[in-house]
Amino acid sequence: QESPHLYTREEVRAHSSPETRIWVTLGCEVFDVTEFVDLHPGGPSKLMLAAGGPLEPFWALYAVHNQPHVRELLAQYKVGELSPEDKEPFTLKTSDPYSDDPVRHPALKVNSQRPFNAEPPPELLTENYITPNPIFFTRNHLPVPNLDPETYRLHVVGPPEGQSLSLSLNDLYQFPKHEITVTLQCAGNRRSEMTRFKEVKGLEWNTGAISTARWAGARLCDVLAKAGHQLCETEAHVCFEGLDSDPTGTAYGASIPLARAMDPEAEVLLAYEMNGQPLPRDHGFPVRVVVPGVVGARHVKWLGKVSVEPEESYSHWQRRDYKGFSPSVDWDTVDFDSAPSIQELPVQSAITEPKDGETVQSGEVTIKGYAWSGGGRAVVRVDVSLDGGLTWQVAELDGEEQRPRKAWAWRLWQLQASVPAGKKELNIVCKAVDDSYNVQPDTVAPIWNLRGVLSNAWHHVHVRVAP
Ligand code: HEM
Ligand code: MTE
Ligand code: MO
Repeated sequence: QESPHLYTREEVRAHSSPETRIWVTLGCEVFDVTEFVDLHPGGPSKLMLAAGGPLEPFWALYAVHNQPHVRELLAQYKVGELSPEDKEPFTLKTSDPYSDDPVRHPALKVNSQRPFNAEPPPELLTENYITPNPIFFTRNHLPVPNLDPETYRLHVVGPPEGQSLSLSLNDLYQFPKHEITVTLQCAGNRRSEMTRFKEVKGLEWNTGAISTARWAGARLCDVLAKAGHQLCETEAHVCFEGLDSDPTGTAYGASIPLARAMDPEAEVLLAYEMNGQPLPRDHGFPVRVVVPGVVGARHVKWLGKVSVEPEESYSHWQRRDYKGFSPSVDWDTVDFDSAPSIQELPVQSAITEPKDGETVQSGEVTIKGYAWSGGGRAVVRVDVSLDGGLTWQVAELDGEEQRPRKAWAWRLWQLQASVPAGKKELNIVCKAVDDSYNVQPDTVAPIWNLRGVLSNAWHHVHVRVAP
């Protein structure tokens, strides 16, 4: 047994750039992570914040690292240990950045506490067409900012010939108030099914990273017009910045094409109300973007700044995440610049009742779920099978009838089916069809991707039948 190489904290500190190689410490162990920097799912710039020093203060911010597979990954890069005089474990003396996060509803299934990520359990998710605010799924990348509505200002950058605006909440209330029902879905919804097929990097969402609310606010096109923006010929993007920021001061950010932002029919909102209430803190108080039909990541919360740019947002979440790749692409070969950012989402559906592993009564079974498609495409049909997809029945669509090309909200659906006599088990499947006749793929394999996004294969639930 060889004794490990011993290094002082000072020697570790000298390894903080690609030229000198990049070292970090965790506990008393020293790692050379140079080769991993560009592969880091949270982005190279974040990892570089810890270069030459301890990971603890940063990992305290991102509990996603408290998993065995992250520890195993790091272990591969071990080069030695801290020398005895430096072995004193690093303790974080600064205050907890999450101590000011709001109190959450106990029904939520928490995927990560810091930052807070949680989904309602399936049996509550489709209990109401409009998801009650306290159980609306939450996807945060950072601590929740605590903003004062009195001093809050939204900065809207105007064009050279226009004017920049600094809007108070009261200023926003002066624009015509627009209210619409919109379903918001995270690109990572149902990721856990992809993971089960083959490992991916990301939060383990089940079927609940989707919810529906009545949103009210000013239309983005009205606010942009006030600043003097027009829909010009050139390709342009509207960039949004949140007021939640990481230790470098980098804010959450994303963008959408200007054409969508300026289209009154696209109904993009700067929302200040959710189900008749001021936005809850977790959902962006006091103002968030709502982009109907588009992936959740673009619905920027705690909105601080809006600007029109020739290029997409340079944010990590626009350029280095929320993109889809071929199943053949892995973390060694991925080129994020080669794929477009996800905007409109594909057709989706899932079963919320019964639950996987449940025992149902013989005779009749009630099957419930949701179905939704991106880009304003309406769900026209949901097919349900009790035998793994051999035979199908058409479910009844409930919930609000959707407007053509503006089907921003989901349909709930249900089917009363008789359980074939003698069946001991059922493999219940659902799949939805939208008004472009887009369908869901039957299996995960052909749509598997390293980040586990766009997981919309047929949803299966296996149940036993009571004798
Ligand atoms: C995600 C490893 C340093 C911020 C991840 C994941 C791994 C990883 C494996 C994906 C985990 C999963 O989703 O299952 C590492 C290693 C590091 C390191 C080995 C050091 C050598 C850092 C630092 C920061 C950071 C210093 C912040 C300052 C993040 C963030 C994510 C992440 C924000 C989540 C991305 C997302 O899912 O949205 N990291 N990390 N990491 N990491 Fe790190
Ligand atoms: N906006 C900010 N400022 N910070 C964030 O972390 N997360 C995004 C988006 N907007 C995020 C954000 C993602 S990935 C999703 S899916 C939605 O917010 C989730 O919105 P919700 O938490 O209200 O459900
Ligand atoms: Mo998301």
